[in-house]
Amino acid sequence: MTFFDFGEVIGQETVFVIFGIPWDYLTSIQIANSAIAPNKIRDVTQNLALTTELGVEIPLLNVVDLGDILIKPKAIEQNLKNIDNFVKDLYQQKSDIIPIMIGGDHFCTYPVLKAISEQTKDKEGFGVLIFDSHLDFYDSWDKGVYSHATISRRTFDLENINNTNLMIVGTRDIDIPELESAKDKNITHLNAYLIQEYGLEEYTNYVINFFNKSRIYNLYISIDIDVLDPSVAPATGYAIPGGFSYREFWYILKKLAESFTIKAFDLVEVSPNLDLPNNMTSTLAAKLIIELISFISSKV
Ligand SMILES: [Mn+2]
Repeated sequence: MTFFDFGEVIGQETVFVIFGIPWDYLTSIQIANSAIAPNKIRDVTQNLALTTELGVEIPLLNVVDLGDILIKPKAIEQNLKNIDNFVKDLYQQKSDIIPIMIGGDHFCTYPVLKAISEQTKDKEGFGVLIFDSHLDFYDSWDKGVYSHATISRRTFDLENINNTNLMIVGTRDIDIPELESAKDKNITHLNAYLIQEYGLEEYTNYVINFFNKSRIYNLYISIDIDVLDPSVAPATGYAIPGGFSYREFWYILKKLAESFTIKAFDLVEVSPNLDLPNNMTSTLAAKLIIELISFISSKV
């Protein structure tokens, strides 16, 4: 079973390469089982129709799904190495592919983003946009420096990432120590409630302008599903009220794809065991992935 029955081998025409990281050992909430999300999200695509909202025929998109990376939950260093090798091998196979990772908890973003930022030739023009209800800016949490609650901080610590090319959007559940630390580092984060004050278009432009000001045109986008409101995405470990609607988020992604070259993206923190019997969160995740692919695809 693959995502929308796409093929499993990178070919001449391939643009988008989906893979799963079935790893949730570094979450700090035990009821969440995001490790099974990659397969669940593939599974629900079997029940979805084959056009996007804008009428693009999904089977015509140049996507492959390589399945999941082999993960041993507690073998952290080994997993990081395997993920790094996996991502770098993708570029060996075809240098202009757009990797798409399905997690897993949010820490899965780290090794993928690190590998991609190292592969990026134009380091000056590269930025990272994290959608999350949380800041995830703890230096250390739970099992240590590697945690789903430290992902923004570990991202900031990457060689080519700084406060001019990293932005966190949709925040609304921030703890005092991480807020102080983010302020100290001058990290830009855009709280979720401002979407009502600014309006959707101005809110979206705020994000676009942040990267434009820094002359960033290549983006890595990380989507923690908890950036959406729990009323539309209930199946996640920390369900925080006040998030984006599906339509708002769809619009934001559409505008971003129009404004930037999206080099890669990920979607993490879906916990299928916390979903409704109709799998609404996994379905929303699948929709977001295919819609964003089609937005990017209309440019490449
Ligand atoms: Mn997160």
